[in-house]
Amino acid sequence: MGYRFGAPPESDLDVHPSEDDVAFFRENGYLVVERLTTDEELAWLTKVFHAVMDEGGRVFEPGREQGAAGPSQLDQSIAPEIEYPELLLTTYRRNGMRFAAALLEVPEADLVTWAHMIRKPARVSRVAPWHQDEAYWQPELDYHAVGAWLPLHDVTVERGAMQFIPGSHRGPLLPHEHLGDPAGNLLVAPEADAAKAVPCPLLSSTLGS
Ligand SMILES: O=C(O)CCC(=O)C(=O)O
Repeated sequence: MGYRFGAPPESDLDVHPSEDDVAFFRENGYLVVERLTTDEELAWLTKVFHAVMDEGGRVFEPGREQGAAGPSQLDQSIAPEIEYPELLLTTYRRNGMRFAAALLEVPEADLVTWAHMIRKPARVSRVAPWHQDEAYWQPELDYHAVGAWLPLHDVTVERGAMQFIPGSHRGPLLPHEHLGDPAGNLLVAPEADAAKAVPCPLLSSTLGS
């Protein structure tokens, strides 16, 4: 199979979760992992990301009102690996799968994955509202899932770092409602207690290399 971007840069970076990582995840429902891939692969991923966002036909903007004018504010692509299967060969995915298997306590061979890219423009734009991913899931399926969120540049809180409410994964699924046009399928949980949120900025100056 021909890959438009070729294979990702080779790397033998192998990252393993510690017992403390697994215990922290079980307690809190999230985990900050300092490094799952190399700087070279981040640069490669950035090129693929721009191709997906700028040229791809598989990009949508959740929550957008029908007929709304102006530039898109929260572009997303689900499963860009359909168009760019080289994304399945990354060090990020290899290490992410190892973490996911350990955190979910399932054999790695049992995991299925899909990618999800999000572009948050560098201007005042829509933030992803408070939600539980379970609200998006199909109720007839029994999910056991974890997401691995990888920024392509340093993220401060202002630049869209992820924030989590520790322990909320052990509570119930909160009521969710649509934000904007229901056809846009953007959900918000008004009862989420954002005062308890822990922001997780990721800055290369403080990360292991
Ligand atoms: O990147 C974000 O702001 C939100 C990501 C997210 O919540 C998700 O993918 O479920």
